Amino acid sequence: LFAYAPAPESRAAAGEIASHYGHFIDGEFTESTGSESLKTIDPATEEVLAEFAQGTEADVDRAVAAARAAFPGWAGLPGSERAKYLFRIARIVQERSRELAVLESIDNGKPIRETRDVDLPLVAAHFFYYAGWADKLEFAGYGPNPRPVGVAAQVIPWNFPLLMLAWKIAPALATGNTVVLKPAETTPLTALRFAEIVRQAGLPRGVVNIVTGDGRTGAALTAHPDVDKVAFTGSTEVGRAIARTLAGTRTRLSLELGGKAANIVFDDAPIDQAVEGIVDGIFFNQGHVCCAGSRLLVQESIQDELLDALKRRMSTLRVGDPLDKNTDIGAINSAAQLARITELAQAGEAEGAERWAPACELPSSGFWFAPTLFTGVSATHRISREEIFGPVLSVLTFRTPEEAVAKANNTPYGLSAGIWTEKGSRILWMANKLRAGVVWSNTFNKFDPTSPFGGYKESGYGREGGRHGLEAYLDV
Ligand code: TXE
Repeated sequence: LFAYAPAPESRAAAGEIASHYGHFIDGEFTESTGSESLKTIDPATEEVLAEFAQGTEADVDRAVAAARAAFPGWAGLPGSERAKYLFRIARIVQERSRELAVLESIDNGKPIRETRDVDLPLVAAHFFYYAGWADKLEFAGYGPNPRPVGVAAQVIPWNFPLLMLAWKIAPALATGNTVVLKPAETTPLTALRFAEIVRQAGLPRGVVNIVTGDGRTGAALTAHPDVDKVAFTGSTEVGRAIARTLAGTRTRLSLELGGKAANIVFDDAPIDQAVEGIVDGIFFNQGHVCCAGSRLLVQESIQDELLDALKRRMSTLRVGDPLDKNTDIGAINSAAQLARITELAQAGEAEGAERWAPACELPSSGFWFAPTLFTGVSATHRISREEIFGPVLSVLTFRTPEEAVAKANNTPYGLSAGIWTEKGSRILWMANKLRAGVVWSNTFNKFDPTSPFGGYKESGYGREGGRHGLEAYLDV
């Protein structure tokens, strides 16, 4: 009745978007040695935002050489000096956060409320947190004088473009490594804008290099013989390919891959709070979240009550313009991702699960998918086994805690899980039994730079965040 309708965020706040971008190598924006360009589009309108370079092997060579040349100087700085640069980056990110949030929403499709209130604050927090470690590495628990590994090649996905960049770059720089980072081909713009921040912060040349391009550039970078460490976040399939390539080389690898998290609700959980957590768990960021709570495991006795409340809540979700401050669910990041989600949802129906979505009008151009619920899902259905990476929730039921654990662990993945119960002893018992790198209780999708994040099984290995996140970039 009293709908609060703030003005939409202005596109102009994103600052100037160039029509064409090259790479950022050795402190300079530079053209590619090749002639191929890719386009990045606004997934909410399908409008072309910019062209950018498809990085060649020669571009990757130049970037790795720049990082190699910068390494001794950067590694040789006292930690307190490296910390100053990281603090400076963190503060500039804060100062430019509106610009970066709008740019991210336009390039990725995610709602401005999320980029403004989640992504950007976490990006700054990550740089602040690792700045604090730079001069205290002897207390990190990896021996008295841990050393940087060298040149890090970092390949990131499109779901949290700037935040994944921060997760990769901040710990690498704090520990004295130099980096070559490749953003995803559908979301290169905030990484290229970050290159400006690197210059603004006065980082020595070559410490951070950004090379754009698709999987071919990623493959050239991760297989480069002068790279000491590869950090990859993306699909399990590509993670496996990189691991195969690096087997038998000296290059170290950490992988953060897919997930199929269970959000487990017991009959004593406060229903309204659990419904908020379920909605946040699967519809946050259009479900493009590796730790998304994509399987709801609900105790049989409260199934009807919980699903009624969940459907009522889903009916209030607003899907649409990412720059509208009221939007809950923005655009799907790409046509390819929309096709993947659509195919899996169709498979859900074909295998006999019951599909439900609230009535909601989707914009006529752009890539959209309504928040969707599947009931009557069995453990053998594809929608309960495969990562959908979209706003699609599969509901399964259980009777006992033991059954909940068995069903939650019945997945090749092991990234995260959620437990909703008032019973503390049950939380601890469950958390120990769940094969998941992150377990939330009575909340979901909460992130903090002080806390390690990473998976078991096909969700990858290595941890990012916290003190444990330093290990990937240190030689003990
Ligand atoms: O991932 P890719 P895509 C999952 C999710 C999604 C599916 C496919 O289920 O539906 O993967 O997404 C680079 N060597 N996740 O195709 O291809 C690529 O350029 C080196 C979960 O977008 O893995 C991009 O920068 N790099 C995930 C990055 O890898 C290569 C996030 C991710 O792209 C490469 C993203 C190669 N051979 C997708 N091929 C998560 N864990 O959050 C591609 N790339």
